[in-house]
Amino acid sequence: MLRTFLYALVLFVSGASSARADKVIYAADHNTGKVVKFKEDGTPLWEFPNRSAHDVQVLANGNILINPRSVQEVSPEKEIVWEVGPPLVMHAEACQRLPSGNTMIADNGTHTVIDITPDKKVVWKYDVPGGANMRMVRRLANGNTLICASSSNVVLEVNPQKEIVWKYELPFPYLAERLENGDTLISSGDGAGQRGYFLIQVDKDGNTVWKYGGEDAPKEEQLNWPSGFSRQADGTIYVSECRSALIRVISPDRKTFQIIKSPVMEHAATIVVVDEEKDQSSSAAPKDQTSTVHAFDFTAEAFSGRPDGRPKELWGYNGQFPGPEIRVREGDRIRVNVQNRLPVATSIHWHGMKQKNNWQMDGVTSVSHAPIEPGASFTYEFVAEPAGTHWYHSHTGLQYSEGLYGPLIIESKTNDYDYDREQVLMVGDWFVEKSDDIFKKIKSGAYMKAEKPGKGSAKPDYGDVPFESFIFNGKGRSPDRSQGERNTFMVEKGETIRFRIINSSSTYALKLQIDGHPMTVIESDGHPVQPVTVDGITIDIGERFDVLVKANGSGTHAIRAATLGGKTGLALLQYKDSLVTKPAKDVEWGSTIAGPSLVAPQPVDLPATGERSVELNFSGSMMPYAWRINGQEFPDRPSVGVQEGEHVRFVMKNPTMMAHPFHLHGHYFRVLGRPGELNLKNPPLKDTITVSAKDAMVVQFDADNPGKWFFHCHIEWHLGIGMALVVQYPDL
Ligand SMILES: [Cu+2]
Repeated sequence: MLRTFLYALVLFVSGASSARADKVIYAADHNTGKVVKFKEDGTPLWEFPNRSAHDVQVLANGNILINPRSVQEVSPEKEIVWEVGPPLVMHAEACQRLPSGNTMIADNGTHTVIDITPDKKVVWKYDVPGGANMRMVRRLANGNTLICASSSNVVLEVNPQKEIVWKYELPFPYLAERLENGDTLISSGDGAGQRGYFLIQVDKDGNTVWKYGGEDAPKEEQLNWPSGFSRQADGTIYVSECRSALIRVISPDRKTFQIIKSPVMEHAATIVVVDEEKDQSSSAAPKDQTSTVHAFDFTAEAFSGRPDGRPKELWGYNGQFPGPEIRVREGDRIRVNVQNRLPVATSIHWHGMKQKNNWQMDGVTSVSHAPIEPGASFTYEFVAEPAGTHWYHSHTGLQYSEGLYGPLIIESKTNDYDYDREQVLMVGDWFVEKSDDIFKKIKSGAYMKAEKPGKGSAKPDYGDVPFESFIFNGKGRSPDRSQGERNTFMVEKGETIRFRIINSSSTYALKLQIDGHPMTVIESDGHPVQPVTVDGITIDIGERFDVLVKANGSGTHAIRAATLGGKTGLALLQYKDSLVTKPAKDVEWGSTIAGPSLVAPQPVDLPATGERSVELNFSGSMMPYAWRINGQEFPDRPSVGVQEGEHVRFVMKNPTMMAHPFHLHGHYFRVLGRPGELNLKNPPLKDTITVSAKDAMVVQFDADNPGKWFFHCHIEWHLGIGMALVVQYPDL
């Protein structure tokens, strides 16, 4: 053992510091109160003075997040670009910026852990049991929160419902990290005497997998107060021994170690170790050329809920409905590990993602990949593009309307619009019965008269299932209004809000308006449109509209959703200082705009020749229940073959009495409009468009993404019966 020690030391001293990439180290120093940055050989690179730096995180944008009692985001130029302190945060001891842009803070002044938005709204708050002081908080990929309740000598894992789902007791845990295999690595920062400090890896059941230091360890492996550590992808662990003012580098096989010292490090608490070439704050490369991987753990499972007040067994992700918001920057990579704990096979489609050369990650069961069987897992990985408002949902059977969906927000690299804050609004219909039971009823003819004006009427049919309720971000009132509550969105007078609106229905297109608040439509399906100010929008299933709303009123207003047949559901827009909690009644519906009427912001250069035209004729019947394209139903139908480089036109003719929202995977199409009245000048770019009853619609797309891609009606029941086809490139 002694020989190993000497060898390692020699290795380091001779400068041949192994085959690892060159690293830079950020350390929060308790003695000097500075955050310092230095090379592995100890050369100082950068420092930021403050009173009592304790935690440090290097952000994807190159800034540094630290907490000298308040929490500060500091640029490499040492500007404080964001800060939160008293009265919200009294004594921050640890902090973490999440991929969503929110920040987790462990506040030892109030003994709470909070999750706050960039505009400092607390979205989650946890009172630490016993008022324990903390040294660390980390939100895990599974949505739970890992907390070192240090003065209580315990590490806690707490779920979003604030239940403790895992704990491990040891003397004064300083830092804890959840490893990929589910184990937890913890530093014990207050051992009983000099031979008591240790670093330990424990499994889910609390069994010791590995231990370094502590009473039983040989002399050269004694740790002198291991406060922070930084684990590298190859398994190397950097441990800061704050009382020795050194960093110990433990090899991936954990058999040898090296020692790093720097003249600027006196008492390193938390450290971060990053590859030198990836250290953006010292790199000359433009910051937007680096892409970050954001990893998420999703568990698809059953749990109970009452979205519109009525109890129902939901199927959803991580016990949340709607599912967790995924919010990352354009060009970053998204990695989602899906564990299937449902009784049936599942999959997730990332609605709106281009999935360039990545069709196997598109999530349509048996088209993109094999179903994820019960008990199995699958990892999706894809580039977050294009920017905009998107969503994810199960694409297996009739599952998404059980609750298997959530928002997928890709933030633009360029700040394109002027607004103060954002609000995602997932609005959709809700039914209390299981989808499979609804589907059986539809097929049996039980809903022949559902939302249908009747034979001979000139009006279209609005839905195959009798309307029950609308839910806004998973919340609404029951059909008889006796249960559930309206979702209330608070606003401040003077602010401009970007609403990211997603229709997550199974059955109904809807009109949406915020009474007394005109909205300016700026994007649809992740692409800019020529801004248009209207009273409301008509949004079909799967479509997204981004609108800007100026809060320049007072009181409380209805956010009103209605089927095109006039059945309504409300949420509320309430001004912060308002004492009125009820909206005005009987407000008139104003002007609305729908997808086919949007136009692109600039003239479009459409290829005039070379397009392949494919005629798609819809038909349907209620008894037997059938919805068809060219008389055929998926999967018993041929694919539509396309060649890379072609400009493909789909001419959809819909003589039926229902509108059908059609969604194309892997491509965006130009919405040209009715045959004979084509808009070839400035057609908008979208991925979902409604084809109205007794109407027709032409779309055109560039065949630029080889793969097998679904094209289908997004009404759950129409898709379920086979109103779908596969767009297929050769040799796949
Ligand atoms: Cu349809």
